Amino acid sequence: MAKQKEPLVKHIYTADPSAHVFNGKIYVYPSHDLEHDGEDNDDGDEYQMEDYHILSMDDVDAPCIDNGEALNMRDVPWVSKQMWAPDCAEKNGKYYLFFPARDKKMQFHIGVAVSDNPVGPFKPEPDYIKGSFSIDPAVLVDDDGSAYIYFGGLWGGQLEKWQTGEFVENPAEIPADAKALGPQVAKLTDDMLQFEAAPQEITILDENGEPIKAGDEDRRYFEGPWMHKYNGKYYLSYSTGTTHYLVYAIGDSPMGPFKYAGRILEPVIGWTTHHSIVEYKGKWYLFYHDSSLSGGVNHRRCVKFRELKYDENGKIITMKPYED
Ligand code: FUB
Repeated sequence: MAKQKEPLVKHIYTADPSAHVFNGKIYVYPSHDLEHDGEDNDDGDEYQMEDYHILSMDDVDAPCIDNGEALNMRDVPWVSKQMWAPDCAEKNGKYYLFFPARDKKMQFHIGVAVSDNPVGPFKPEPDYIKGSFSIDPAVLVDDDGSAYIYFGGLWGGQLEKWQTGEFVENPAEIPADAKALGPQVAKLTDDMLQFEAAPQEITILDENGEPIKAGDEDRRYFEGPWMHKYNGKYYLSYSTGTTHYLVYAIGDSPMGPFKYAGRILEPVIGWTTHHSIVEYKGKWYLFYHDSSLSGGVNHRRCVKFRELKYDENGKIITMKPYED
């Protein structure tokens, strides 16, 4: 087990791992953190990523391969900077890389790039997905072939700025006792390149069926959504940002609502926490990152993974990142 908590790769800094099993192999789609001395602030200016490298493993015990550059921002016409946390989905033998980045007006949107190979190279669409905004796309292709994209992140991720459906540079602060902002969900078109309909906000409910409040920072949504299915239920998991937990909520529909169900991972070294959950050969794994490889520098992170277990009621057993 100790081996699984080593960084997957050490020759580059990686973060925000979206793990998938394609054709029996594990593929990890991370951000590629760069070494620089940019300002560290609440707007995320320190996360200056420019490209993606896809990682792959033949099995959980096999070496992790860096398959080289799969997409660079210089090849994406609408992007100005900050290629943040991506995800990938497969449909009908094609692979779709979804990625957030800032456009020339410094607004985050979500783009898509296509390849015949899970490790790329990926060819980007000329413009971002119409109607997309904010960061951290995660895609679920459901059992019936319908695909759903989840996204959104507070602060640097600009989710607060899109509450009206238009970009508002300085929105009013959300009061602590008001409903927290949820992540967004949209069904994707059959060709995976656009939203089928305008995105909807997801509601996350507490144990009394009331929406989680903005001031409930241990449980409210911050960024990094992930969706997986377990025993027919939809598990929405995410980061609580300021309190640094990975938590989850369970629902009966991919569109929600979801009921808060507990904590997955206690805080890691570094400010951000971002993850994915994937089943491989009958076991479940949590992929996540921390800043241990750089000795704690927030924007020089490394991707790790460990086994995740459920109890008999389908609840995820909470993990401590530095204990077995
Ligand atoms: O990697 C840049 C940003 O940091 C991601 O988009 C967030 O989820 C956080 O991990």
